Amino acid sequence: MAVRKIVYAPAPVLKEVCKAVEQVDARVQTLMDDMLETMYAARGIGLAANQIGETDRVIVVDVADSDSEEKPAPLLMANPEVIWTSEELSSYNEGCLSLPEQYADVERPAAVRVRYLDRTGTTQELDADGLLATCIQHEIDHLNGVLFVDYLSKLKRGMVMKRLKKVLSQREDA
Ligand code: GNR
Ligand code: NI
Repeated sequence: MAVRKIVYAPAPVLKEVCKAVEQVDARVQTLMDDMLETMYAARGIGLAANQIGETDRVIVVDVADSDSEEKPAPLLMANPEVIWTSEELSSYNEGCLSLPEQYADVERPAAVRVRYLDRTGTTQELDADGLLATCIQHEIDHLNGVLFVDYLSKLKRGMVMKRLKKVLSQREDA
């Protein structure tokens, strides 16, 4: 496994619509493993393939609290699709590894059912609520070229992107 470099906004790859995985083969499994290692190294709770520059419809998620006794609970998903959403909405203060140090409240369905292929290529369905539901929707948005700031007004988005530019210019690795 390998920790890969995370791509920061406004990189064009973050606006791309990623391509469906045809088969969960060794290449896709390695991509999933690298994404999980990259996500843990960056202390994130989710990661989409285009955040490391790959355009396959693959996401990884783990919302278990690594600072407590909680055991890791990684989810590796190819071709994730939301097949049901609750009418109830919930708001979270979202962040994104591709927009470091930037946060904004985003309203989304409070619960979702998602269908996906797991690491063995088997179709799975999962019911999610709370932070897991938010995170899965945030990751699927990435695969469609959508960032959480796209839900903000043009004015607010402009302010976030300006602050981000400053943060990245002050980083060694940017
Ligand atoms: O680490 C992350 N935290 C987070 C917090 C609230 C809502 C969504 C997220 S996902 C984010 C990691 C990331 O950028 N995934 O694409
Ligand atoms: Ni993100």
